[in-house]
Amino acid sequence: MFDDTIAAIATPLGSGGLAVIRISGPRALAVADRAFTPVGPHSQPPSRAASHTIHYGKVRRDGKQVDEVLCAVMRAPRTFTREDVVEITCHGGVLATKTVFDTVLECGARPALPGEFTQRAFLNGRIDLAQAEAVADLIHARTERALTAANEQLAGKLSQRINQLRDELMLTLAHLEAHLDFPEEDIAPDTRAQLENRMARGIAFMVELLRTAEEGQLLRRGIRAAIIGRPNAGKSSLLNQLLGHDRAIVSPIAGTTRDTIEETANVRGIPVVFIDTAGLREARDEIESEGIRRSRESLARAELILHVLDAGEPLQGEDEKLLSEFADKKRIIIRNKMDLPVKLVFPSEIQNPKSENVPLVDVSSKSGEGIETLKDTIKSLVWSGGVTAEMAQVTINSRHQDALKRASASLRLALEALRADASLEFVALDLRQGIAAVGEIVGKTTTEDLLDAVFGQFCIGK
Ligand SMILES: Nc1nc2c(ncn2[C@@H]2O[C@H](COP(=O)(O)OP(=O)(O)OP(=O)(O)O)[C@@H](O)[C@H]2O)c(=O)[nH]1
Ligand SMILES: [Mg+2]
Repeated sequence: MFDDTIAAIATPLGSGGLAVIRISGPRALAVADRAFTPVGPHSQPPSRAASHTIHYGKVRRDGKQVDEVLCAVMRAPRTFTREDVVEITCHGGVLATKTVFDTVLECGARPALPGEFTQRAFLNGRIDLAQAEAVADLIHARTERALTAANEQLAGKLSQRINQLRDELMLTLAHLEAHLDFPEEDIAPDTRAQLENRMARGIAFMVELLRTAEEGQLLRRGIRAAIIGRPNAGKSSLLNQLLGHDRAIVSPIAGTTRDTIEETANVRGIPVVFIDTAGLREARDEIESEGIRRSRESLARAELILHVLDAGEPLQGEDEKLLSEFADKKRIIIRNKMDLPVKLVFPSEIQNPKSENVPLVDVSSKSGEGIETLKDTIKSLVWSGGVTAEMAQVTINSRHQDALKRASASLRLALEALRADASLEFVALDLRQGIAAVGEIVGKTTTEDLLDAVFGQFCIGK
């Protein structure tokens, strides 16, 4: 338990109807007593209020009223942090919120660090580390699918599996250690087989879990998809169709888009950042040349290329150059303006999808025809699937991935050593390392650096 009391503005700063100031710690009730004056016969000072009740009153500073508020009192241990928690709901203006917050600080709380409330919830044993990360995922979720995944993780779906795995490995280690105590006795063949089986099962389980990493990253980070093509191919029109609103300027003048435009859309549950770029060609002036430079820069960071071609015109040298330039990238070739008489003929390697395996989609960015097919194609291209039903509700993040990779490497070493009849000391050593790495995921094994890295990504007030 901690001996200081922290406070933060838990809502985004701006002009809103309401804002919430959150206080947690052993002196939360005392701090709130000083900041808050109950009004009316049913309101109580926080220290006298029953747990999980709300009270109407005023926040005063230097004898003057600062705001009219509601004060929610939640006593330990049935709170997010397992400490005494008070939440003051005040008016949402920047100045009102800031003044109430400052008053709370003057009354004895200190400003919370990013993620400090969640960190306390973790250190006080209310949630494990994977669940704490799920809180951040939940806040940052941009699609329903990502939200569901975050909720599953918060409910402990990943933690259960990790704990099960860790328990199995601990049991195996206990077995080994029992033998270490009697080095003169040989390990019985069927015991050995049992130990080998357990480790092999552990490795297989980790491989399954690791398969969910790609989906996890997709849901958390989304992907960047750059829309490219020569001027006037219809890139901006396509962007507008994909977003469902008129974001970019469209015109028959080649070279309309000069700056890169980025906007996120939900494509079949995946957050996709679409980047509309300046048509790639020899620049005619300084502005266009800067636009093209920026386009190239964001192209380098894009995970997916949407190459737009104008179906109403024959293939041109510029198109061919781009086709070969992005041959090594994950890409979709889009034949746009399919509402016009088709004059575009592809080089044979693209016409034959078997030889090149580049998905080809026909659309009209004018009528919207083909856009749904394009969305399906984007999804199937980035969402590899291959996750078993058993792992369906699990999506690990890159920290879990790293820990699991180290854990499975250690376990493989342990298994090899056991099979090679090496000293059981060595087997146990590798196994212990593997268990420690698995434990990092749920926070059974932690270091200060690890905690800083996890909670440093949070926003203040969470
Ligand atoms: N008929 C038809 N016209 C289209 C279609 N898509 C775009 N256009 C027209 O093509 C012209 C160029 O469209 P833009 O979306 O501005 O093309 P762009 O590739 O962004 O062009 P730059 O920004 O100049 O590189 C406009 O006049 C559009 O109305 C389509 O599917 N069918
Ligand atoms: Mg454009």
